[in-house]
Amino acid sequence: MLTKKSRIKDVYANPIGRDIINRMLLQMNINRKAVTNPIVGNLKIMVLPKLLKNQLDEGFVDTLLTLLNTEDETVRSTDEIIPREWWKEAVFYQIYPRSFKDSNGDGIGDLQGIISKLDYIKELGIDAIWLSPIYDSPNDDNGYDIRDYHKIMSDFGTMEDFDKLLTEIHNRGMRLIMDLVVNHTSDEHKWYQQAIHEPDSKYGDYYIFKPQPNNWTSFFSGSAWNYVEERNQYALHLFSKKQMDLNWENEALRHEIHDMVKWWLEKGVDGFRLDVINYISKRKGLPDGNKSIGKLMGYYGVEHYFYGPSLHDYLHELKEKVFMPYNAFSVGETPGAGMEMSKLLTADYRKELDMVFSFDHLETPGHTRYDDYQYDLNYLKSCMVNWMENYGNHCQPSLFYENHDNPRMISKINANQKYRYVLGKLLAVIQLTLRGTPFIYQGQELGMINQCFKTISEIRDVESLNLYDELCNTMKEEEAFSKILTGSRDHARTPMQWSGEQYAGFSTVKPWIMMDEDYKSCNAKLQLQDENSILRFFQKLIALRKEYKVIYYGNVIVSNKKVKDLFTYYRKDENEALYIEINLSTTNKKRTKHPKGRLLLSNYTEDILSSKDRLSFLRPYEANIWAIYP
Ligand code: ISL
Ligand code: CA
Repeated sequence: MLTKKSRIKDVYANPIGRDIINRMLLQMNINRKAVTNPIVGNLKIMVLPKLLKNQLDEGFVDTLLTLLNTEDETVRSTDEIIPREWWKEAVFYQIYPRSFKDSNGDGIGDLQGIISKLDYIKELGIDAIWLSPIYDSPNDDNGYDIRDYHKIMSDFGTMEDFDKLLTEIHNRGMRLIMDLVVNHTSDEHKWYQQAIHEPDSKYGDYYIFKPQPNNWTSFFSGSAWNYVEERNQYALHLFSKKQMDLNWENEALRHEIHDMVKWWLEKGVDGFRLDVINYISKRKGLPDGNKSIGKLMGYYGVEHYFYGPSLHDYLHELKEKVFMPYNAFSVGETPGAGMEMSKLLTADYRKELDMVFSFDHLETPGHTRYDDYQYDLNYLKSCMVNWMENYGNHCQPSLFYENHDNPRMISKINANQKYRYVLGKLLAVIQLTLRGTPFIYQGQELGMINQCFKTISEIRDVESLNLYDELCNTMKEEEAFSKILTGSRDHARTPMQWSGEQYAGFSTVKPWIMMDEDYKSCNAKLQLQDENSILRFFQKLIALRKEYKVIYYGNVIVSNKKVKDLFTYYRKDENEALYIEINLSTTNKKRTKHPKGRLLLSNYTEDILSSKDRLSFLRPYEANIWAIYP
C-alpha cells in the first residue's frame, strides 16, 4: 500500500504511478529524468507538486494514491515466442463512410460507394477494414451518437447494402471490423427516452443521473451534465449534449450490450474497434475532479473515469462471454491510457482487449492538437523506440498516425509541398516495418494533407464548432477560427480524392463538407498511373511486408539511438534480416555505416547521386529498406 510517505521511486515503480507521472510530465513538457534521478527518487511523494513547479496541488497526490492503490499487478515481460494471430500480420484500413465514396449523388458517402471501391482497397494489399459507425444516428457527432444499434444509418443505405458489403469483403479474403460505441448512446435512443420518461423502469438506471452536477467538463466544451426536467435530475455526457453516458455498473445493461454485439458477430462481422472504451467505468460517487489536474489536462474529472475501478472486469466479461465464443478481434480506443495501462488491457494472458490505440505520439510534449507548432520526428522516433523495447511480447502495438479525429500527419510535420510525398513515404516505412499492426486511414495512402477551410461556416465537426463558440467568449473571431483551423478533426473528414474530375470523383454533387483544389493534383486515378507515386509506394511496401515475415514477429534492434535526425533499426529472426535507415530531417544526413545488402525499397527513386555520395549520406527525409544477411 503506497502512502504520502512513500518515495517517488516506489510510486514510479507502480505501473499506474509511472503512467500518471509520465502523463503529467508530458503535459508539462518536463523530461522524465526530473523524477527518475536517484536523489528525487528518494524524496517522499508528497513533495512532487513542489517539484513540478506547483502546477499540481495537494489533491493531486491523494488522487494519484487512490488510483495506483487500485492496481498493483505488473504485466510480466517474456521473451517467449510471440503467439501467431491474423491481426498481428494484417494491415488495416480505416474508412470514414461519410467521406469515402458517394454512390447515389446526394453528396454523402455510403455503403454502395464502399462496395464500388473494394477492389482498390484489395489491390492496396489491405487485409481488414475498420468502418467508422454506420448505425442509425441523428448525426450530432457523425454517427458516434447511436440511436439504434440494429439499423443502418439511412444516409449510408440499408441492412441489405450492409450484408452485400460484408459478403463482398469476405469474397476478397478481407475482414470487416465495426465501430462499437457503447460508452454512450444518442439521447434519441429508446433506452434513454425510456430512462427519462419511465425512471422507475429497468431503463431508469441505464444512464448516469445525479441530483446535482459535479465539476466534470465535456470533451466538446462546457459542463458534462444536462438538466433533465422529466426527472429533475442531471444526466452525464462526456461528449456532446446528445451523447449520454451509459451506466455500465448496471448488469442488465451490460447484458443488452453483449446481446447486441453477438447479433453483429452472428452476421459474420470479424471484430470491433471499441470507442473510448477506457471511459466506461466511473469512480463511485462521481467526485469532483481535482482542479490542478483539470487545469493541466484541459478537462475536469478525467482522473475519475479514464481508468475506472471496474474497467478490467467489464472488458474481461465482454471477452469471455462475447468475443472469445466468436473468436472476434478487438482493438480499444483508450485516450489517456499510458503504456503500463495498455499492457494491462491487452496482455494476451489477461483476456481483455487484443490491442489498444494510444495517442501519446500524436502531439509532442506540452502540446495539444489545437496548438500551432511543427511536429518533431525525433519525438516520433523516441516514442516508437520506447514501445518497441518495452511493450513486450505479450502485447501487440498498434501503429498509426491518422484517423478521423486528427489533422493529417504530413501537414503537422512539414507543410512545404516540396517534401510532401517523400515525407508521406517516410512515415509509411516506419509504420509498415516496425513490430506492430498498421492502421492506414483513408487518403493517407495518397499523401492527403489538411484542407484550406476559409470560414467557420465550412466547419462541420461538433467539437470544433463548440470550441469556436467557447473561444469567441475570450478572443476575436479570426483568432478563434485560426485556433480551430490548426486542430480541427474536419481536416481528416474531407472527401476522398479519387480523380481530378469535379468533386474529386467522390460524388456528382456538392459534398456535405468542403474540399479545396488539392484533388486536381493529388488523386488515386493519377497515382495509379504513376509508378513513383505514394500510392504505388504503399502497394510495394505492403507487398514487401507480406514477403518478409520477419516484419511480423522478428526482433527490433535500434541503432544510433542518440543520433538526432537519424532513425535506424534492424528486423531480425533466425531466417532473415532487414536494415531500415531514415533521415528525419530536411538536410543531408551523414551515414554512420553503409549497409551491406540489397536495397529493397527507397522513397527516393531516381539515383542521381554518384555512387561515392550515394554511400556517404542520406538525402532529406530519405528512407531505405535493405535486405541484409542475418
Ligand atoms: O482526441 C480527442 C479528445 O482529446 C477526441 O478527438 C476524441 O474525442 C477522443 O479521442 C474520443 O474519440 C472517439 O469518441 C468520440 C468521437 O467523437 C470520436 O470521433 C471517436 O473517435 C465520442 O464518441
Ligand atoms: Ca450517398
